[in-house]
Amino acid sequence: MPETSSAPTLERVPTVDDYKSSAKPTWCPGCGDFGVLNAVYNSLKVKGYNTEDIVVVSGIGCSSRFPFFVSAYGFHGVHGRAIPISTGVKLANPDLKVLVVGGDGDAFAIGGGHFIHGMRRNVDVTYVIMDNEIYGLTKGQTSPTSNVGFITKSTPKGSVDQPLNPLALALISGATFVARGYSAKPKDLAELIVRGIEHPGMALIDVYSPCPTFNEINTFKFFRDVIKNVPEDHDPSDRAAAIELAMLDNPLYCGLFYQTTESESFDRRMQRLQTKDADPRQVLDRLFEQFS
Ligand SMILES: Cc1ncc(C[n+]2csc(CCOP(=O)(O)OP(=O)(O)O)c2C)c(N)n1
Ligand code: SF4
Ligand SMILES: [Mg+2]
Repeated sequence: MPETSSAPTLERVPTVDDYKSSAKPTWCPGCGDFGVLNAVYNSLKVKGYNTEDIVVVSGIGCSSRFPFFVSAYGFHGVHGRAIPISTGVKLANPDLKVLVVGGDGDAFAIGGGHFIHGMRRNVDVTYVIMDNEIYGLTKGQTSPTSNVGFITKSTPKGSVDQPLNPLALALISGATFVARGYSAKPKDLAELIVRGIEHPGMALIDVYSPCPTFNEINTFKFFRDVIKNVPEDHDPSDRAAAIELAMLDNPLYCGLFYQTTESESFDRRMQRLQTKDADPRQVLDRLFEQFS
């Protein structure tokens, strides 16, 4: 799979420690986000990028503290704005490897509009969502992925809203790489993240990452019984089949649902257009054509 930029790699064999910062994660013991962090360290080790060529962008939430724990450039942004910030970073320097991280509230509530347009715009960044189906940082409110009947401080009689389906939403919005991971399977997740990084466009990986402190329903025990790998005969170029798999509640499939390399990434397109505009002869020719 061609990569859209060729960031130089470390000159020696990389280790996971190369990508760990000196800040220790402040998450609660047992938080699913630890598994996601490990998977990210391992995926960066596989790619072997120099830490100064990586940027980790997040919004606000427990999961959005992520940039502090990675030895790379980081941007802990504004709630729901990780996609626009990462778009700016990638357009400013397309050679950077940009990882976007955050929670389900950040991605689908306040950031819901950006999510849809991010998917169809297809900027070459990798978006890892730690989906715990709750707002963790603000101490446990219902999120857009919480199920009907979910009782929290914000819905004491149970949520009355249908949950949003992140993968199906991404697929109908024009996403070019759609996958689901599980934080208790960090090896599989690391492989998915590597594939996402190598995808020449926006790669969405929605990860079930339980919050044992505030979500007593979607626990590791709950997922153990329903998580399965995407069927081996699933064709990831078949978008309709991917939507069908994404809509299932049981099993909850993990793995690559959909990938296409047919649409050019936004940053590539912009680079191509800018190069064209930057040629003064062509600009002049076009002006003369306009006035002749
Ligand atoms: C503009 C704005 N609105 C609301 C908040 C309060 N707030 C902070 S984090 C958060 C939700 C976090 O949930 P999620 O994104 O799922 O992350 P998690 O903590 O679960 O990892 C909210 C509502 C805020 N910081 N900024
Ligand atoms: S509140 Fe939940 S999501 Fe936040 S750190 Fe604790 S376990 Fe993780
Ligand atoms: Mg959350």
